[in-house]
Formats: sequence, C-alpha cells, structure tokens
Amino acid sequence: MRDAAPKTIYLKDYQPFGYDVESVELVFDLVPNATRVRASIRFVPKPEGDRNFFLHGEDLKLISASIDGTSVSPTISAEGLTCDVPDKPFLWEAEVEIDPQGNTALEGLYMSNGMYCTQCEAEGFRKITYYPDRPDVLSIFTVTINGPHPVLLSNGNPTASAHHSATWHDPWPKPAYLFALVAGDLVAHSDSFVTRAGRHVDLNLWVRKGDLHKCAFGMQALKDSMRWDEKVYGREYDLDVFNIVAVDDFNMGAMENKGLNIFNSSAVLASPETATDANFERIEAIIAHEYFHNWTGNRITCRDWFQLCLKEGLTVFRDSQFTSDMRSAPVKRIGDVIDLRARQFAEDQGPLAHPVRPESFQEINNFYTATVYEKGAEVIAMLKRLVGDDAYAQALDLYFERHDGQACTIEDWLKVFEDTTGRDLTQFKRWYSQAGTPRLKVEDSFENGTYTLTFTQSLAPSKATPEPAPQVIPIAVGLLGVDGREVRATQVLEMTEATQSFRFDGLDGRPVPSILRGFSAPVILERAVPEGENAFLLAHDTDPFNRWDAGRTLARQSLIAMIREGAKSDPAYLDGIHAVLADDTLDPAYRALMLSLPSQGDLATALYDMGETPDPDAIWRARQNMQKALAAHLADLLTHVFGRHQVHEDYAPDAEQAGKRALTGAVLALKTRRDLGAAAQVQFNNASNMTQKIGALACLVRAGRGREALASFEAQWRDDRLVMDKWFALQVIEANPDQAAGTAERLTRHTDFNWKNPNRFRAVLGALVMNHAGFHAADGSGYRLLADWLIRLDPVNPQTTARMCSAFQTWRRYDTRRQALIAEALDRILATPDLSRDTTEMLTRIRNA
Ligand code: B3K
Ligand code: ZN
Repeated sequence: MRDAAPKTIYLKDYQPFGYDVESVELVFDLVPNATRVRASIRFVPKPEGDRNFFLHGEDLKLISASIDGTSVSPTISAEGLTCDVPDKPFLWEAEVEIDPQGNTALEGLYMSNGMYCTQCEAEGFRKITYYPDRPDVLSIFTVTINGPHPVLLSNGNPTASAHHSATWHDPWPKPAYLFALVAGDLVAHSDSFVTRAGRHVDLNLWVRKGDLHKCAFGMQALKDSMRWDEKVYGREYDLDVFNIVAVDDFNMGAMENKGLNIFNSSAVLASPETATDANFERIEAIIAHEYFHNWTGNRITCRDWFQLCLKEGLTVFRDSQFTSDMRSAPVKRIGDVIDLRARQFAEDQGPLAHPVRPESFQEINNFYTATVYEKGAEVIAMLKRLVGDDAYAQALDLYFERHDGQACTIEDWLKVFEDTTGRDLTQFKRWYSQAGTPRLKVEDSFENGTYTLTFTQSLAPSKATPEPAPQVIPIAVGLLGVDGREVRATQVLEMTEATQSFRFDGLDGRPVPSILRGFSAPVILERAVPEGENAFLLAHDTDPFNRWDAGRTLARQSLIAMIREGAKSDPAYLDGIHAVLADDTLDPAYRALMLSLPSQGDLATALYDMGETPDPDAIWRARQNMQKALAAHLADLLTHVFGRHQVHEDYAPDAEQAGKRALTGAVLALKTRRDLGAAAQVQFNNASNMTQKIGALACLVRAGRGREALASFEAQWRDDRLVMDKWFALQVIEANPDQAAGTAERLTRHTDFNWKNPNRFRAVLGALVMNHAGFHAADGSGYRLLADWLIRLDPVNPQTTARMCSAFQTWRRYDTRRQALIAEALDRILATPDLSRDTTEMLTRIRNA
C-alpha cells in the first residue's frame, strides 16, 4: 500500500515507548524478490510504561509471529501491528518476507547493481521487520546473513562465518535507524588503525572490482578523521572493524550506520583522472562527518526526530573544524558561508522556513535541511564563541561522559553547557526554536575618542515564529585605522537586547569597523556603509572572511545596479579585485574565491530581500557583463597569473595544489571571454586530471565551442558513471538560458540516462535547477520539464522527488507570469493520483505560501 492520509506529528506529543528491548536477533535469507527476515526480540515492560504494544512495519508480508513460542495473530495496519502481550518480559519472534529487488525507493533493504544494501534512517527499518522503529529504543543486535554472496556485512564485529553465511554482533546498544546490511560481490581496499588506547581496528573500503583504484584517498581520509577525533575531542573508535561500502544507487551522500557506513559512490570514490579537487575535498569531509557520527549520533543519539540537529548540527560543526584543520580555515569558512547564504537563507525566506529544531512534521525525511544541518552547525559555532574554547571542550567532555548510551534532547545538550559554565542559556535556546534569519542593523558614531556601535536586531514574524523575541548574537568586531592597521583586535560583543550599544574608548581618530568577523552569527547585516569603505576593507581588512565579504558586497551592489538600470560595472570593485589578484602574498585559493561572483540565485535572493521582483534574464545578463568587464580589467594579469600558478608536480588533491588549480581555473574562465576558448582547448587536450579537464570543458561549452570536446569526453568516459554524471550536468548547467530546458530534455533521451539512479536524475534535472535563468525561462519550459519528471519519479522514489521539490520553494519571488506557470506545475504534480506523503507535504507547504 502507498501512503495513508498525511498525519502531523508534534514534538509536544512525545511519549516514551513502554518497553525496553533487551536484545535483537535477526536472520536474513537473501532472495532478490522474496527475502525472509526472522526476528527474535526480547521485550521487557518498563515499570511505569505505557502498555500499548505497537510495532512499526510497512510493506511487510507477515509469515508467522509468536510470543514465548506460542503463535499469535496480531492486528495489522499499513503502518504496523498491535498485539496482546504478557505483562512480563517476553520473546517476540516473527518472520516476514520482503522484496528488495522491487524496492526502488532505496529505503529499507534494497538492491543496487546486484548487491543488497540498506538505508534505515530515518524510518526505513520498519520496511525490514516489525519493530519499535524510533531513535529512543536502543538495543543490542546480532545479525546472521545467509546468501550466496562473497561478502556479507552488518554492524559491529564479525563473530562467525561459514559458506554463504556470516554472523555479526554489535555490542553497542543502538536505535534501529543505525542498522545496516550489505551483501555482494565486492572487493576491499584494506588498511588498519591503532587507537590511542591500543585497539587494533581493521579498516575496509568495499567496492566493485573495477573501482579499487579509487579508494586510497577515502581510506586516508578515514584514518585522518580517526586520529583527529582522538586528538581534538578525545573520542576513540570502539569496534574491531570499520567498514565502508560504496553504492551507486543512494538517495543522499552517506550514512553513519554503526561500524558499517554506506556511501553514495560519488561521496567516496576518487582518482585524479576521474574526480575534481572539489570532489576530493567533499569526500574527505563526508568520510569525516560519518565517522564523527560514531560519537555524535551513535553513542549519543536523538530521543526523537525533532532533535535531529543534536546529531547533525554538531557533526557538521565537527567536520567543518576538521576541514579547517586539514586545509585552509578562511577558505573553508568562506565556502561554508556561501553555501549557508545560498541554501539556508533561501529556506528561511520562503514557505519551507522552520526552526533548527522543528516542532512538527509529516515526513521526517523532508527535514534533513540546510536549516537543521548548516544553521544547526552555526548555532554550535556561536555557542563555542560565547563560552570560549576551553569551556566548550569541558562541556563536550561532560556531554560524552553524562550521556553515553543515551537518546538525548537539545535540553540535555544545553544543560552540559549551563553546568560547566554557570551560564543561563534560556535566551540562547531561541536559536533552536525561532525560524528565520535575524537582521542586524548597525549605526555608529564617533565623539571625543569614543567610537560607539549601536545594533538593532529584528526577526520577521512568520507562521513558524509569530512572535519573535531577541536572540543572543555574538558579534565579532575589529577596528581599523585609516592607514589600514588594526587599532582594536577582534573582540566578541555579546548582544542580548533588541537594541544595544557598545563603546570603544581611547581612539585617536574615527576607525573603520570590521563587523561580524568570520561571520560570527548567521544574520543579515544591514548598514549604510560610507562611500569607499567596502573598497577599503577589501584592500585592508585583517580578517580574511570580512575582506572577502567586502569584495562580495561590492560585487553584489554593482551587479544589482547593472540589473536595475543597466549601469556599468563599479570601477572600485574592479580595481579592488585587480589588486587582490596581483597580490602574490595571498593564498591562491583565497584569490580564486575573490574572483567568483555572487550566483544568480544569490542575486535573486538579494533583490527579493529588498522588496523587488528578480528578473532571471536580467540577472543572467548582468553577470555575463560583469565577467566580461572583469576579463577586460584584469587582462594585463591573466596570462601571468595563469602561468605562474600552474602545478608542475604530480597531482595531489591537497589544499595547496587545489588552490592553484582553483585560481588558474577561475583565470581560464576569464581568459576564455577574450580568446574564445583557445587556452581552454589547450588545457582540455593536455589535462591529465579531472579538475583541469572538466574546467576546460566548461569554458569551451560556455564559449559555444564544446561540441567536439564533449564528444571526445563521452567516448573516453562512457563506462564511468561518476564521470558521466559530470558530463550530463555540465551541459545543462552551462547551457544558455534559452537552451537549458531543451538540453536537459535531450539528455533525458540519452541511452545512459538511467532516471531511477538518483545521481543521474540529479545530474540532469538537478542541474537544470542550478541553471537559474534556464530553469526560470519565461516560457515555463524549465518548470514543465521538472514537473514531468517529478511526476514520473515520485512513485519510484519519493524521497529524491520530495527533495527536488525545493526547487520551487522560491516561487513567490518571481513575476506574476512566472508564478502562474509554477503554480500550474505544482498543481499538476499535486493532482497526481497516489502522490507520496513526502512529495505531498513538500508541495503543500510550498503551494500555500
Ligand atoms: N544521517 C544521514 C542522513 C539520513 C537522511 C535520511 N533521509 C547522513 C548524515 O547526515 O550523515
Ligand atoms: Zn550527518
């Protein structure tokens, strides 16, 4: 049966389960369309617990059920079963049959290219057997897998293996969402790790035979993550083996199942020839993220799904610390803020806005959002900034000590900070409960050597937060003298009131403020900046984030003037960027970021934020013109910078080399505007790594000279799915707006367009959404194409469909004609019979904006 009528679940209704689950034994007999699962589960009634015995279960065929050996006949519904049970400890045994082969939703136990794998978070375990499938029910699992596959894996440590059979035991109590099973014809790239306490851990990265050459980097990233977590958080690994499996069909990046992480192959497999520097960096971060979950998520898990940010916000924060340590901290910070502003601020601005800890949902899978993850991480960064590094470390130690083995809440999390610091975090907690991006207005004055900054915070009332109250905002501020030298080092101001002033005494002259350094809080800064001040900060700010942000503000303001009134590009911006590009003391990666322009989506957000209706075509044209202006203005530097920063050593995916390639790549894009692709063609022909190959290909396609290169690339990489995903995506992203939907449509007819594979679906349809002006083509072709495909995908894979619906979340920004076209697309999808709960919830929220 498909989904029942949508039901809303509320945080305030939380009730604990009435039984403890002492142990779980599972036996799987793997058969593609008729797998049998036998479960033996020991339930112990809690002394005061609710006696209503309900087990989740979906799409299961119950073969038999018994309690303490006596067969029973439970009452079964589409969501699970109820049964009369004794008022004492008992053994529940059930056998069910499931159909992994027919499971295209990629949730529960499913098949991907002949291998079995699982995805249980958030609520997939109920598609494997009847169980209290909720994160606050923890138990010890023993799993036996019977199947004809050479490799049979589950969580924990291997305890027995025989011909076509393997048993695994996980000694750590865990919720069902962390259960995993893999069976297939796989080979391992193996290594080992010795923990600080001397535990020897076998490490394996399991892949298909042909992918063995793409494993070394992921393995190194795993070992780096293990060492880092010991060093920085004092967290050690706790099993004898850590397995990672790469899977081609996967709805997201990866999953932190205990001792058996399952990864989308795009998030773990890499070689210099097939993966870009950006891919390598992402892989390193995702491996770290999933590994770090072993403590923040697995050893300490969530009481209910409303607490998702407890594990996700913290783990994103931890992985960003890791990347900052492994690579360049300022570059990582700037990248994170670009991403936050693009995705999370947009979410806050539209109908999907919700607090970091939501209070209700219909389908929890729809809440794995930028707000929960990225804003959730920002909230932790703020907390650390407020209490200081030492107190943060103490609070974390207490968190691990106090809550190991528990399923916790945000209240538990904040309490450890209150207990270690003596602070009252009542007001701080509003970051978890209030939706929306606070605005921070700044005014300043200078008198008799005293400089005063006055801040006013505001948060627009919304459906989710009708009566917002002031939040605690850490504002990192430094002051610069007119000569560009710092006259006051960075200081964190703690704002708690709606309006608040801070004074800086004993200054010789009026300083230039550098406010919100390092983006110390996820807010929108509003300040009437005096003429020339951003150019000054772009030239002099000692805070690398704010220096970059000053450049970005200049770029945005100039682009907005170009969009509004066809103005010329701002010479102050062009000169500032010229100076930055010429400055060889600056990190190439940082200079590459300086050369990047705000995206089309960012500009649409900015315009909408100022009460205007963004015109996607005008935005696209303005960016084109700005790139031409930059290319002309920087012309004297381009060839020199391009030559000087070429990497001559063997390829390494480290930050230093990647930074050089990022810079030469950005310069190549500008050069292409002048030489019509001559340099790009040379780079394309000679490149021996994917970063330069695909970078050059993008330039050629943009210049309208990509036909041959695309064909040769396809011929070379036809058999590599991950590389072909790039080939598909690039053509759609780089298409001229009037050809984007047409290009995407043509590619959906390509023989290799396997639309049931989420990576490939996203490579074409997701790429269309990334082509802002193309997706928003005035004739509605982009909207129609996406709607057609979402309608087709929904019955097959609701999760990926629902996720892609967020493409429409900004629809109220645009003109009435476009809004009408989008409404038509939304209504057409909503009218589809049997639309999934996932997609229905997303589209209803969006449509009712
Ligand atoms: N915890 C998983 C995400 C699960 C998503 C379920 N729809 C990956 C991660 O955040 O590490
Ligand atoms: Zn996570």
